[in-house]
Formats: sequence, C-alpha cells, structure tokens
Amino acid sequence: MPQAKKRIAVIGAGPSGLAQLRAFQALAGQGVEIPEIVCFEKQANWGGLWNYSWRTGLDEHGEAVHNSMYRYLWSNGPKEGLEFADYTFEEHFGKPIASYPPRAVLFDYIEGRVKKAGVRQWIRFETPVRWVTWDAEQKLFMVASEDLNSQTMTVEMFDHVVVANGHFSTPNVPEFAGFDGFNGRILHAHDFRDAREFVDQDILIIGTSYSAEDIGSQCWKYGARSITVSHRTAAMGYDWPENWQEVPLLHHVDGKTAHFIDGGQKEVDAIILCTGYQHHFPFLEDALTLRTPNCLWPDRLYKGVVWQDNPRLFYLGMQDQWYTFNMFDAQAWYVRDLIMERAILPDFEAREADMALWAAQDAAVEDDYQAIAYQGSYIADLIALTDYPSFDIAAMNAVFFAWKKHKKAGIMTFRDHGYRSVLTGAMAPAHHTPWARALDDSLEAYLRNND
Ligand code: FAD
Ligand code: NA7
Repeated sequence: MPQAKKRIAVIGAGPSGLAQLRAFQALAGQGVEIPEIVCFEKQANWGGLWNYSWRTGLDEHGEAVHNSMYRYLWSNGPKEGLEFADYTFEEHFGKPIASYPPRAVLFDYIEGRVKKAGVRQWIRFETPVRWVTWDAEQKLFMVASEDLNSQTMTVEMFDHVVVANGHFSTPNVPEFAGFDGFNGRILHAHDFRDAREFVDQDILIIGTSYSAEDIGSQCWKYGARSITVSHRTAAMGYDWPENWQEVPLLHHVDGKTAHFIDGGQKEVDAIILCTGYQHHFPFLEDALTLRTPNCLWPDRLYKGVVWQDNPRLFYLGMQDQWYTFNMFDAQAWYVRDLIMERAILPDFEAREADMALWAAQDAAVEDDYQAIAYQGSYIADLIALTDYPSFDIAAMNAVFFAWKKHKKAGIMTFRDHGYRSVLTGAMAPAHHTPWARALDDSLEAYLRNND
C-alpha cells in the first residue's frame, strides 16, 4: 500500500550520499515539498572515505573499517576537476587555493556544503544497513538497519532506496606463492595508513593504478630505501626517481626474496598489494545486487544510476572515477528528479537501447584521454536532464588533460602545478612548498598558501 508521504532511504553519507541529500535540500529551498529522507551511515561522521580513521580491520563496534585513505594523502587529481558546480572552492575558503589539496582540506570542503545545506539531521550515524529486500506486493523496499550503540535492529519500509556505499573499501586481495612464509609485513592498500612505517625499507608494490602510484610516491617521499613496482599488464612508465624500479609480475616469495616471472629477484621488507577493490553489497538481496568490475560503464544501470530490473532502486558513484564529486552531483540530481517525477523514466526497451549505446562507446575507448572525455559526456548527458548548474565540461576535460601531461612530465612534481577554475575563472595560486618537500598535510599548513 502506498505510504502517505514517500520515504527515501539513502545508504551512505560519503560524497555520493551527501550529494543526494543536497539535491533534495536544494529543491526544498525552492519551496517544493520533498519526501522524507533517511540517510543511513555506518560511521560516526559523514564524508565517506574522506573521513579519516587510524583504525584498520574492524572498528570499535566490530564493523569492517570503511576508510581506505591514509595520512599525507593529497588529491591525486586537480581540485578544478571535482569542484561542486553549486559550491565553489572560493565560496568555501574565501580565496583561491592551490590545486592539489590534502585530504583534510577536501573533507572541509565536502563538509562545508552540507553544513550550509543543513541536512545533518537526515542522517542516522553509526547505523549500518543490514538487509534490503523488495516487497513486490506492497511495492516497497524493506530496509533493516542496526543502531550500533543501542544494538537494536529496525525494519522500515521505503518507496526508494539509493545505494551510495562507495566501492573503494572492500579490498581485492590476491595471494602469491610463498606469502605464508614471508618474513615481513604484507598488507593491502586499504590498510596502509602512514608512509613513515616504511622509512629505510625496501618496498614491493603489486599493481599499477592510483594506489600503487600514490602509495609508492608516499613511501618514496617519506624515506623508503627503494620502491619496486610489479605489474600484471603493463608498467606505469613514468620517469621515476633512481631508487624506484618497475618489474614484471611477482611469481613467488621465498623468505624475504621476491621472485618475478622474468627470473629477476629482489630482497624486500614489506609487500603492499595495490590490487584494487571489489563492489560489495552484503546488505542487498540478489535481485537488487550490482555485479561489476571497476569500470566506466557498469552493466544494468540506466544513465549509470537506475537499476534496470527494478527502477525504484538507484546506485550512485559506482563507476571508475576520473570525475568524482560533480559526477555524483549530476547523478543525484537526476535520481532526485526521477523520484519527484520531474523526469520521466523511459520504458524497459528504451532504457536497454540507451544503455547499449553507452556500453558500445565505452568499449571503443582506447586511452585515458578518451576515457576522460567519455565520462565528461556522460555527466553532460545527465546535467542536461536536471537543474544542476551547468558547467563547461570541455574546459573541465581540458583540466584533466593538462594534469595527465603534467604527470608524464614529472610524476613527483605534477602537484606543483595550478589550474584555472572552470566555475569561477580564478587561477589557482602556486602552493608555498613543492609537494615532495611538503611533509605537513594539515589544513592549516595548506591554507597558508597565499597569505
Ligand atoms: P565513499 O566515500 O566510500 O562513502 C561511502 C559511505 O557509505 C561511507 O561513509 C560508509 O561508511 C558508508 N557505508 C558503507 N556501507 C554502509 C552500510 N551498509 N550502511 C550504511 N552506510 C554504509 N577522489 C577524488 O576526487 N580525488 C582523490 O584524490 C581521491 N583519492 C582517493 C584515494 C583513495 C585511497 C581512495 C580509496 C579513493 C579516492 N578517491 C578520490 C575516490 C573516492 O571514491 C571519492 O572521492 C569518494 O569518496 C566516493 O564517494 P562515495 O560516497 O561514493 O563513497
Ligand atoms: P584500480 O584502479 O582498480 O587498479 C587495480 C590495480 O590492481 C590494477 O593495476 C590491476 O592491474 C592490479 N591488479 C588487480 N588484481 C591483480 C592481481 N591479481 N595481480 C596483479 N595485479 C593486480 O585500484 P586502485 O586501488 O589503484 O585505485 C582505486 C581508487 O583509489 C582510485 O579511484 C583512486 O582515486 C584511489 P591490471 O592493470 O588489471 O593488470
């Protein structure tokens, strides 16, 4: 039976879930009556991965620690590529700031928008969602959640569920022969916290994507003796510092000796598996569960957000990410408008045809530049459907292209560059200290920028 007022469950209060809250609040601000929103967040604060925790493994409640971020993490892409179109960096900080903020600065920015929106009371903190099923008779979702403090379970019915639990938290952990006899530490990137742990050590990293590049760079910056990066598909190919080498895939370890498939070997003190993450939805029944690798176009999501087999269910932020915060916004605004019936959902066949077009374009993507342009055109497609403030996607793509070139020119110096905001037109000032020498990643140190 339909409920008097629609009820919406949002799972997760990271950047994606918060985008959903902000989207509804923006509409309420226009005087439109909005549904009841309940956002479930398993952590004690908002911000998702940007809400740093020193913990690894299980938290104080015995829950899997969500955080995969680490100390000294600076944005791995220019902030001009992730700027909220409705809340610029300049509005938040009151002045232009440099282009690669550390984690605490980005957390402050994320929080600034939702504090201004006043949506915190919609969130139930320390309340993980345990189980979601679809009740076909009532045409409602049953959502079971647990209050971790009172240890009580609550079961409620919702008209829509928005899944925004992120997909860089549950690690993908391969095993290599000899691991159980390795005389050193083996960890996944998810559990990496402080590069100073590896000072004067020889580090072996498996993987060649963002985590490998950045965790290796962190270890280098804070004083590891050497970095060896082992690849399955291809080397990253940057012009690395002299104590950094790229080698083929690990074959096995014997004591502290790593043996690679080309017969090479290296004595190492620690092994860091930068082998990516899994989309993980232990709280969803099978028929509602997205199954996908980390890619630009996950299968069965119309417009990248609508679950094709039950379009009352939505997913946010499930794509591999060049664009992040403003992509989550574009998605959240569209989901809001579908829920509000301000946007019309095409029928099953039309959605199939649209998804097939995007999947075909994704399959034709040949390099990173095309991938950026593809994700940019996906965002443009969504923004055209809602009143999310429009912005110049071609100019934002160009920011990412310049970033790629700066990385190629100097993998340890790319963060010293600045870019022009597509939203405000302001040029980012240079940071006061080159990244490689900036050991203090606090908000206070960073904002000294142009005083
Ligand atoms: P998340 O940030 O993961 O948030 C998901 C939220 O859901 C969490 O708060 C979690 O506690 C909650 N949750 C999970 N399960 C449940 C449940 N069952 N019930 C209730 N709540 C639940 N992006 C950038 O733009 N720039 C960067 O520099 C950058 N660096 C990164 C570095 C690392 C190491 C990683 C892992 C990612 C990085 N990212 C970066 C990408 C990152 O994915 C996005 O910036 C962003 O955090 C994704 O937001 P999200 O809300 O989709 O997911
Ligand atoms: P990614 O981008 O999903 O990359 C995963 C990497 O792990 C990639 O290089 C894979 O190599 C490698 N991988 C995966 N499985 C294996 C095995 N079994 N053996 C060797 N190598 C393997 O994850 P990241 O953690 O780097 O980045 C995720 C987010 O965190 C990103 O958005 C950043 O902003 C931060 P492949 O190329 O497939 O051979």
